[in-house]
Amino acid sequence: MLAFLSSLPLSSKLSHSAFTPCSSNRSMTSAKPRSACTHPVPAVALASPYVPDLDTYTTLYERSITDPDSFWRDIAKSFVWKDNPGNESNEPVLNYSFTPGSAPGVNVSFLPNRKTNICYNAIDRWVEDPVKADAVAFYCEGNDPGRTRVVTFHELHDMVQRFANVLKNQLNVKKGDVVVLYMPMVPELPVAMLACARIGAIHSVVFGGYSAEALAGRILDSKAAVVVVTESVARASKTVKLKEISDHAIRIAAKSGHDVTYQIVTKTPGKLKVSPSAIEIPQDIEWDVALASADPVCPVEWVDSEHPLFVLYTSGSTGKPKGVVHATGGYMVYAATTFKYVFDYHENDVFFSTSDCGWITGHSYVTYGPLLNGATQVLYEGVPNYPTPARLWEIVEKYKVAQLYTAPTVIRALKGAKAPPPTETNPNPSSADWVNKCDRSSLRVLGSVGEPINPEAWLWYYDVVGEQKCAVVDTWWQTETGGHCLTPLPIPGLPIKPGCAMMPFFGIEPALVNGEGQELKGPAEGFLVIKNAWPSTLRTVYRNHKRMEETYFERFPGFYMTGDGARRDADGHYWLTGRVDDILNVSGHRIGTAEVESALVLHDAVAEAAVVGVPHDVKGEALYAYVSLMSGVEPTEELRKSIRACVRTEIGPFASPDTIQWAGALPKTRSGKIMRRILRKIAKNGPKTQRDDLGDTSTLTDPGVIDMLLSTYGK
Ligand code: 6R9
Repeated sequence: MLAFLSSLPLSSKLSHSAFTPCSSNRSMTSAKPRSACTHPVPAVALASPYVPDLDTYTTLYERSITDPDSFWRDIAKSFVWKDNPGNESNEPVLNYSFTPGSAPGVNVSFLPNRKTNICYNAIDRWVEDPVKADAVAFYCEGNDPGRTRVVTFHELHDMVQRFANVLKNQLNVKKGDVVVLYMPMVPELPVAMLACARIGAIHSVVFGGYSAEALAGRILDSKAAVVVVTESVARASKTVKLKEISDHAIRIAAKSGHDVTYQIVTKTPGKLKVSPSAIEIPQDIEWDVALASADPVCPVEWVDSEHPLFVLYTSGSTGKPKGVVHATGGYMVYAATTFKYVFDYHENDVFFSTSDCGWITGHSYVTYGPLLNGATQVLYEGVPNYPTPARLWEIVEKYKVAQLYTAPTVIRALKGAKAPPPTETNPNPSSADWVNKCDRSSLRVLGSVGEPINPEAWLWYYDVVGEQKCAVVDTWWQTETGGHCLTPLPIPGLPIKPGCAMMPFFGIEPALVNGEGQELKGPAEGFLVIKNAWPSTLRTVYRNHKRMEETYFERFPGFYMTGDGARRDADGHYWLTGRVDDILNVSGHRIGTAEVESALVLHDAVAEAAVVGVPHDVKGEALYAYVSLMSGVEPTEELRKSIRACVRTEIGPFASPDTIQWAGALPKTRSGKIMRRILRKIAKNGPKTQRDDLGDTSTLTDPGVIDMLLSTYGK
């Protein structure tokens, strides 16, 4: 097989080396991957890829940059627009300005004169074909193996229309209203998202791991009158009572003067109760009954291409999480196009993303991208290692998954899983045996997202999971970008460098700039920016357009600032080097240090706190908090627990720091800025920290702080 694969022709346009040495600093988990990086990466065989060779990619890419309007107008033809205006060549397509203040209200628009409906494009146009109507949209796989359900496009259409009518007629939701969804990965979640889109309401999905306080903050920011929640969810062997958390959040919102009018509860699985009051729940109505009593036909609301589709809150480097807003038409075209090309999705393939719809990956590559391509996918409610570390591979075998999309933290955890017990035939098992016992011959593309993937994990994904037969696509993108921006495409003959996001997707013009905003040419390392808009560029920060301009366009006017650093190698390929701001990436979850610090100081005993990230074998980064206590307060283990509990309450369990170090004081400059550089080094190296490694410490108000932090390390 290998000989066949490596005999595939390589395109001559770019000088790809199949033995590329790795000089990136992406290896977070061990010192070994450098040698692993010289591993040869054979070409991948795909039956009929959309991009058969590098020349095709280059031609398409160049056109997308030199003539974006005609490029995207052509792609837009495969979607349904109301009263399709045809192909008027003077129709505005992609308009933008990346300079603050230059555009009143919006910086980007896409086909602004058109109307469409994304729900129509994701469902209705498929059910018009009776054969396609009976095709499977979701294979739902419950937390416990054996609890399964199948939803066809026809059934999805029915549920979405009925739920859209429940929202519109029973709950009085109007076009432009925000509906908050606090649900796990059950089909009711994409149904609720699509039902909102159908009637022009804006959905705001809140990840089911957020706490009541965090949920309340999002309800308040968007003034949502309706919350949809699932009673409870099973995650591995635990049950999380989402409804109780939501009730609590609604009470918090009420205390701040905002009443949620309706809370809709889907039971686990599949029951609905509607209550006219947010706080008291007088009556349960079965999901089936509520939907059955709703009119089964709900015509779509044709909205302007620029009509907001959803708001999704994400951590920023300062202040509260930002409500990133995406607009209907551009998001639709970009999510669908990236899904098709990056995963090389073909009819009858089964796609499987492990991402939760509470994050952008679940929006773009569970709900929208796949359905807009009429794709069949697995919707998995549980966690990747329950009941055993073989679960994902069992799902791959069961549904004959062709494309798997997951996060490096999952790959690292499964790679490092405890081996299965020895048997007579296999007396020395390894963690790879969990994988090997399942048939993975259906797999063609393996995707990674959310954080840098270290080459060791990449090679395990490629060698063990994909048996060197699959393309690994390391997709770099953000909540703000709506879809993939830098990623290899599964092009036959393209050797993909382990841990490298490689090249831009169509329509994306990446660049590196230095601290002064000057563009760097050739091989270089700097701030990653994007020079032009693409259809799904974020449109605004909800009710705070100023914050959008400050965050993305102020530091480097004329560019979209990503907040990430990157290196471009001699082949022109991009290697992500991590965030350049105060955002941490814990198990692929984006967390602002400021957010965690604000939660810590809410504790009565805490005077001040600073949070940094430390490298972690599985999570990528772990949270390390330095806490100064109020004078007279004794540091105890009990206190540590109660401080952690405070973060769980404010944000959610995933943001609770792994380590809390008592710090009599924090290292500050004379202007009062915390020197996080020092805190990061001490958190990582402890007493082994070399003074020289700390850089210039002359601006510290009290240099003695360093000794104090070194002496309290680990205590
Ligand atoms: C899609 C998503 C965005 C931040 C982003 C970057 C990091 C995502 C990555 C990656 C290296 C990749 N990130 N994918 N870093 N390689 N393939 O995760 O969105 O939650 O908004 O996070 O995640 O730092 O800026 P979001």
